[in-house]
Amino acid sequence: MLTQQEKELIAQIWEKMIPVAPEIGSESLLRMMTTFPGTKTYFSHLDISPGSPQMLSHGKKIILAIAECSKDISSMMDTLAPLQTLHAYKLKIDPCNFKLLSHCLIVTLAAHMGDAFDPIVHAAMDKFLSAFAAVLAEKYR
Ligand code: ZNH
Repeated sequence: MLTQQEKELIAQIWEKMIPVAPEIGSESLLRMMTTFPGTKTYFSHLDISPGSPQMLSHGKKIILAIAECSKDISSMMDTLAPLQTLHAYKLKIDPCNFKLLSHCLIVTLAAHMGDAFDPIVHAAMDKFLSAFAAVLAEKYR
């Protein structure tokens, strides 16, 4: 699991992403849908053209949910309970997709953070997003 230091680092980074949540979120979604086209099937009811209002607003929701969770990583199981249920039972998202989006979030963060996205940050973010994706996938078992 993440060390106390890593938890603080992760919380700081996501707090900085809140003001740019629509941009970061929509870029991550666009990367996911472009690189893994199968993921587009879940969004057939939305306008998924790059920079569309729906991409920006959905991207923002995702980033805000992650930022909220990053404030208290130890309580992730509780914070994410409503999203677990939504994704498993209502949206019926194949859980393998969480890893794909996590990967695209990492690439997007790296592109935006430049040198600040050093190996320490990379490793901590990978641990955090892997844990996050595992919790979201929990309800499927
Ligand atoms: Zn998801 C929705 C988050 C992943 C698909 N999402 C959603 C929301 C949120 C989220 C917050 C909103 C809710 C409400 O509104 O209430 N997600 C999230 C996160 C993640 C995710 C955080 C990770 C990281 N998802 C995902 C994936 C997919 C999805 C991977 C696929 C592929 N989601 C989805 C959908 C929806 C959602 C489809 C719905 C949309 C609309 O609008 O309709």
